[in-house]
Amino acid sequence: MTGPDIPESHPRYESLLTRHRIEEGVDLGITSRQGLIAQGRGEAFDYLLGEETIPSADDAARAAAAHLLSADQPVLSVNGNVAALAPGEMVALAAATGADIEVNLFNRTEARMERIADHLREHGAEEVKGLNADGRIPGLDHERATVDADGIGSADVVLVPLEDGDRAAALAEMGKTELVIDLNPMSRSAQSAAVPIVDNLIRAVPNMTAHAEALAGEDASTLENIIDDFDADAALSAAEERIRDI
Ligand code: PTJ
Repeated sequence: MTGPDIPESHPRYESLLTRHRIEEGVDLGITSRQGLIAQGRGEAFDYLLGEETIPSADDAARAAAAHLLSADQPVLSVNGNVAALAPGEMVALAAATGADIEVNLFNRTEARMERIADHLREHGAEEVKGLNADGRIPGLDHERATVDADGIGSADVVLVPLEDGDRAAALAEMGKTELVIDLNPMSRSAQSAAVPIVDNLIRAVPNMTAHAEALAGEDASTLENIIDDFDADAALSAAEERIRDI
């Protein structure tokens, strides 16, 4: 997808392109209207972070890649915003890490589930989970709790980009290692993550893929060291400091 009338020389090219993708996602029935509001919140934080991947977010992306490569059953969760913003990039990350892709929606409707699964297949996904709906996340009300038993239900490591705080906390409660991409370092999702990646999804996902490709040949102990060396609280503090200093 490209922005039709946005010249690349425009100083806010990336930001406008991202808006266009979200708008198009709503038009295609992929993204919820609430997704527009979520995008606006994200943009505000991205502006305060300087619209770039800060060093602590790059470290987090590397640690997250190490987690995915070390996992027994890694799953990448995709919602309506993620599907609109980075469908091909999520497929590439899944391929680089051996992870499954599962559609998991806050505002779940069967029509949107199907459209997102189709959209991901159009971008190269071979298998898309989430449609079986035979598992549940304990402690959440009906629709948001629905997952596939052989997907997020039994995963050991889950990437949850742009997640709502309740569900992020509930997944962490289930003992899963949670990797979160969220531009707001103060959100409950970022705060409850084993690895909070405080960066824009459109930069963070390709960055994780590049790290995964670079780490692919490493042995288990090297990956373990990268995971152990990562400090989630320090990463959140670094992002908050950047926001205050800008
Ligand atoms: O498609 P659904 O039904 O699953 O709904 C998805 C949304 C995103 C609408 C739902 O999960 C939601 O309401 O999320 P929240 O509670 O608004 O949280 C979204 C978080 O993602 C906020 O903290 C935003 O700052 C952050 N965010 C928004 N856009 C981006 C982002 N983080 C990274 N990259 C972005 N592009």
